[in-house]
Parts: sequence; structure tokens; C-alpha cells
Amino acid sequence: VRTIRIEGAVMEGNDRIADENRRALRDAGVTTVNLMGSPGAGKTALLEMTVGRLDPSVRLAVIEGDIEGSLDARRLERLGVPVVQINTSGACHLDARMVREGLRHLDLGSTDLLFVENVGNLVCPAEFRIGEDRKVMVLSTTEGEDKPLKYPLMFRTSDLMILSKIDLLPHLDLDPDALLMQVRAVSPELPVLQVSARSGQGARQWIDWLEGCLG
Ligand SMILES: Nc1nc2c(ncn2[C@@H]2O[C@H](COP(=O)(O)OP(=O)(O)OP(=O)(O)O)[C@@H](O)[C@H]2O)c(=O)[nH]1
Ligand SMILES: [Mg+2]
Repeated sequence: VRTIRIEGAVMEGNDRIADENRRALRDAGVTTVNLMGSPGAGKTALLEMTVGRLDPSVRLAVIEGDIEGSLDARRLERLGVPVVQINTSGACHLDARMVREGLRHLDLGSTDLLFVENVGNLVCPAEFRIGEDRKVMVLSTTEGEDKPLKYPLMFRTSDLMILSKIDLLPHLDLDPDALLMQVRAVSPELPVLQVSARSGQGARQWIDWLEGCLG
């Protein structure tokens, strides 16, 4: 009972700070996308592809969430994107407090679109609001058809699913239609885009979706 009470308080505190983040971001005219998915699903590769294809007038920034290190932040910094790295020191997700800290190090007045690449994990990030406008999950073709049934929360809370690495389909026994049926079984309205950061397939639809979010 005690444990549940503490967790409740933590979540309550998180939601309050998430609302503050959201207000600060909205006031600054920033659209924020929380990018989630398993380790190695292709989140950073998707961001690298996005940088090269978004209209250059859209000013990007990224908050990178990792347990340790700054490898992904450096990948994006090399492309000229302002990046803040957050290390969670073991936590499997970013929470609103961590993101609030990250926002202090960004020039929100010079940002139109902020990506928050969450810690690689198909479970915990879905439980914590951070003040985002949209949640996008990346599921790669190598993860298997059963993931929606085994990890439903991420699919239920996301606004968009990217099926990534579709260039690998000829080498895999994944049946994309079977996967999409499983997705629909847990989250009937979730839109799905099929993308390859390697070949650029599906990039246009992804960029169109993003630009639609900018309003
Ligand atoms: N073939 C292929 N490989 C990809 C694609 N996207 C990413 N990869 C590879 O998949 C691996 C993981 O990609 P990342 O973008 O680092 O994955 P991530 O989700 O950011 O990983 P974490 O941040 O560690 O959770 C790398 O070796 C990429 O080169 C793709 O579209 N096609
Ligand atoms: Mg990454």
C-alpha cells in the first residue's frame, strides 16, 4: 500500500511538471515530439534522416535521453542541430523533471520543433508525460509481430507508429500485414507509417506528418 502511495505522488508530481513544460513550450511556439521505442529501434537514425529532409526554415532542437553517454547527441550535433544530453543514471525513461532541466539549456525562442529521444525501452517511457504535443513510437521490422500484444501501453498512448527498417523486409520473415493486425487489435486508431532511414522509403509521409503537427 505504501509503495502505491509513493508511486501515485511521483506520478502526480510528474504530471504537474509536464503541464508546466507544455505551457512553456507552447508559449515559446515550440512543437514537441516525444520519440520512443526499444533500444536500437532506429530512433536516432530517423532523426538523422529528418534533419536532412525537413524544410530548412523549421528550426530543430533535440533532447537526447540515455542511461549513460552522449553517442546519439554527438551524431546529431555533427548535423548542426542544437542538442542537450540527459543521462538518467539508470532510469529507463525520461520524466518531466529531467526534461524541464534539459529545456533550461535550449533557446526555445529559436526553436520550432523539439524532438525528445527517450531512453530505449518499449515500456517505461509510455508511462511518463513530459509535456509533449505528440508521442511517436518506433518499432523496427526485426522486433517481431507480437510486440503490440506484449507491450500494449506504448501502442495505446502513441499518436503515430513508425515501422522502421523496412529495407530489411526481404531478409526477414516478418509479415507486415500480420503485425498491423496486432497493432489494430490493441490500438485501432493508431496511424502507422512504414519508413526506412537507410533507403529513405516513407520519408515523405513522415515529413508530411511532422509538418502537419507544426500547424
Ligand atoms: N537496415 C537499416 N538499419 C537501420 C535503419 N535505421 C537504423 N538502423 C540501424 O539500427 C541500429 C540502431 O539504430 P539507432 O538509430 O541507433 O537506434 P536507436 O533507437 O536510436 O537506439 P537507442 O538510442 O540505443 O535506443 C544502427 O546500427 C542503425 O544503423 C534502417 O532504416 N535500416
Ligand atoms: Mg538513439
